[in-house]
Amino acid sequence: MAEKAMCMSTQIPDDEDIQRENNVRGLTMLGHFGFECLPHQLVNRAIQKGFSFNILCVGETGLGKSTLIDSLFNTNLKEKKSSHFNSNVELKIRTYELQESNVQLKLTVVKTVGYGDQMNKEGSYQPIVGYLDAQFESYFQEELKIQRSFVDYHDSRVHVCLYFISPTGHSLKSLDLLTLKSIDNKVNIIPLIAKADAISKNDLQKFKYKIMSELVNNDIQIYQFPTNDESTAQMNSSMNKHLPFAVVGCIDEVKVGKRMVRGRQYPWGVLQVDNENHCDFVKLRDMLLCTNTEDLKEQTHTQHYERYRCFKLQKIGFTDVGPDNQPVSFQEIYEAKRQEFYDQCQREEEELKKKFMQRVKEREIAFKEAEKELQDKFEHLKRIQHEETIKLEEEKRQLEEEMMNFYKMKAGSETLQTQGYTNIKKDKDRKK
Ligand SMILES: Nc1nc2c(ncn2[C@@H]2O[C@H](COP(=O)(O)OP(=O)(O)OP(=O)(O)O)[C@@H](O)[C@H]2O)c(=O)[nH]1
Ligand SMILES: [Mg+2]
Repeated sequence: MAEKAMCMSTQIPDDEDIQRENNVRGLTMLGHFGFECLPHQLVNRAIQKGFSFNILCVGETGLGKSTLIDSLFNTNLKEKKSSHFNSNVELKIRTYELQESNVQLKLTVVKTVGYGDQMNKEGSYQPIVGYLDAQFESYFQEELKIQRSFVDYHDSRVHVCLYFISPTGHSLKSLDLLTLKSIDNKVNIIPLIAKADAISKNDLQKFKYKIMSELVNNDIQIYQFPTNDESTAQMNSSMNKHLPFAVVGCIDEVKVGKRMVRGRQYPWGVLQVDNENHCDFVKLRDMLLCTNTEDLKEQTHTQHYERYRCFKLQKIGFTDVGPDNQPVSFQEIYEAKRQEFYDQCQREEEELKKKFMQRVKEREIAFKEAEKELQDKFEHLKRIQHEETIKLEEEKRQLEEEMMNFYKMKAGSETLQTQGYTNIKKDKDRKK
C-alpha cells in the first residue's frame, strides 16, 4: 500500500505541489489509501490499553475533598476516616479501576491528610512537593534504564492538582500562597473554592476576583484550559474566566419537584450539585474529565516533567551545547565528564597524599620531641639515682667505721674489765 502511495504521488503534476517550510511537498491524493483510519487505530489501541489519570487534592481538613471526588465519579469511594492529630501533613494514595462504557480508567487519587492542622505550618507543603518530585524521579529512572518497561509501567506522575480554597470570602491564606508557589512549576493547578454554598452569589464573584488577582500578584501559575484547538477554544477560554471554580460536593439524592437530583438539602431549599446556576461543579467535571484530560496529561509530560528532567540532567552536568554554542553529543559530554571526574580524583588523591605526608612529618617531629623529653627525664633520674647511691655508700662507710670503732671500744673495755677482776682476786688471795 505504501509503495502504491509513493507511485501515485510521483505522477501528480508540478503545479499542485506545495512547497512547505521543511521542504516536504503537499500532494493532492488521487485515490483512497486508507490511512484516514489511523486515528481509529489509535483510539482502538488506547481503549484496549486503558487510560490512567492521577489527581492530587490539596486542601485543609474537612473542606470536602473526598466528597468532591466521590461526586466527580458519582460513586462512594468508601475511604476510612483519617486521624487529624498528626504532627505532619501526610498523603493518602488510593488507586481505583473505573469503567464507563468500554473505557477503563485507572484513577489514582492522592489527598492531603492534616493539611493546615499544625500550629507551625511552615513545612506543610514539603510532603506535597516531595511526592510530586518522587513520581517524576521514578519516571526519570525508568527512562534511564537500559531495559525500559513502559508497557507495564504505572505512570504515577500527577496530572492535576485540585487546590481547595477555604470559602472565607476574604482572601487566600499564607499557607495557600506558600504551597501554590512551591508546586506551580511541578503540576497543573486548578483552584477550587470549596463548599461554595457557604458564600453568597455577590460575594463569590468578588472572592473569585480577589483570588485571581492574588495569584497574579504572587506570580503563581495555574493551569489554563488550552485555546489552541478550534473545537474547544471557545469553551475553554470562557471556562478560564470562571476560575477558580466554586464547587459543591454531594452524592446524596434529594427530591426536587418530581425529579431526584444530587444535592444538599437546606432549610431554605436544595443546592443542586449538577445545576450550573448553583455552582461550577459541572464545569469542573467537564473540563477535567471530558475536554482537557489529555491536555493535562500532555502538559504534565511536556512542561512539568520536562522541567524536572532538564534540571536533573543539568545537575549531572549534561547540556545540549558546549561553551562555543555548538551542539555537543551525549557521548562527548560523558567523556568530558569522565575526564573531569578523573582529574578531580587525581587532584583529590594528590591533595590527600600531601596532607598525609604533612601529618606524618608533624607526627615524626612530635615523636622525636617526646622521645627527647623522655631521654632527658631518664638521664635526670639516672643522675639523681647515682647521687643517691654515692650518698648511701658514704653513709654506709661511715656507719661501718662507727661500728669498727664501737667494736674496738668494746674489746678495750672487756680487756680492762678482765684485768680488774684478776687484780681484785690477787688482792683477796694476798689478804688471806
Ligand atoms: N456545605 C458543604 N458541606 C460539604 C461539602 N462537601 C462536603 N461537605 C461536608 O463536609 C464534611 C467533610 O467532608 P469530606 O469530604 O470528608 O472532607 P475532606 O476534605 O475529605 O476531609 P478530610 O479528608 O478529613 O481532610 C462532610 O460532612 C461533608 O458532608 C460542600 O460542598 N458544602
Ligand atoms: Mg477526606
